[in-house]
Amino acid sequence: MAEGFDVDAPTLSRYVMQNTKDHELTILLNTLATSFKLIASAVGRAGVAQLYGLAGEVNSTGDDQKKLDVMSNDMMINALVNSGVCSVLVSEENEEPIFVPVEKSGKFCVAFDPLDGSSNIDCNVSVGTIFSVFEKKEGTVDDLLRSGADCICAGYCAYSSATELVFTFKGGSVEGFCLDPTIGEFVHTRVNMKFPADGGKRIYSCNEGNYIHWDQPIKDAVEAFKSSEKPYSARYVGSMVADIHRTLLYGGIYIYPADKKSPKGKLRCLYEGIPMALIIEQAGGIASTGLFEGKIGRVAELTPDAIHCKCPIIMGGPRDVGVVYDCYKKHGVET
Ligand code: P6P
Repeated sequence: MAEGFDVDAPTLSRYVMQNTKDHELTILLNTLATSFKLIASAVGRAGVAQLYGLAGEVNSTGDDQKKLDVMSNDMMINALVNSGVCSVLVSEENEEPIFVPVEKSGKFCVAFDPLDGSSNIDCNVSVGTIFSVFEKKEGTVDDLLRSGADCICAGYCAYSSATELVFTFKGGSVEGFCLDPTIGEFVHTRVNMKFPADGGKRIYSCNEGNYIHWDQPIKDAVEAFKSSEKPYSARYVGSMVADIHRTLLYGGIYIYPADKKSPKGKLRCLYEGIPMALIIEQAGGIASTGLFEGKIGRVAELTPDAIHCKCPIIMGGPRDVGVVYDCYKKHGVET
């Protein structure tokens, strides 16, 4: 390392080329990285370029679309459609799937939330992009209605004090890359990320505004964290990428359960639940649905029945997820 300069920068492109012989997958990751650079630039200049505020439309979730939602979505779609390696795209911002023209299509299907947490953008809170990648089968939307078992790559990009990409290949390690703005490249900064083996910091992360809607075991579990002899801190950003990134790095538990208000949970299965579940599990954590459709299962095993379907999520390590499971057991639920 020359003074402040790395003459052998471990870039994302180098990592991908060293870890896959699939050149189309390399093209896809570079395309995604370019999208994230564009989004990071727009998010970083939002205040100066008057990009705050509403775009005047509503998205598939029924959320008011922010100007940056529309821009980020356009950036992702244009880059992926023109990459030559995608066939079907699903975006949180689009009610219907996007089918790539046959002359530009390739073997991947990508689901993404281009700017997750964007309701926070106007007050400068961290936001992010979340994505999951599947191999094309028929070139129809069914190619994306598959469980995490068929997901070949998943990850997120956090736009915050740093722009940080965290992703994993199917069955692989979880790796982190920070954008170095001086060279415009994502550089490998976190190798083989692991969820803290002892559970990490005692942090519980949930929207307690939903407390009255929760089922009793979830209420009991959050009360257990509050009254623990070893005190827990409450941390909730309300931007999934920020909350999950902190949970992955520091430990603790993130809970967005199915409840009376959201019987299937609130978060989207295909481009929030499944990708985050693969990241957490492949880093050694647990990604549970909690009690959902009569049983307690893994988020990664859920098969979406529609591109915008929802799922509950309880993510953490054995120490804290075990507290939730003990509460379910006390209410006669098999865990
Ligand atoms: P609530 C943002 O809208 C989002 O999809 C996630 O980024 C975030 O974790 C969650 O919803 C916040 O939901 O109900 O707590 O506002």
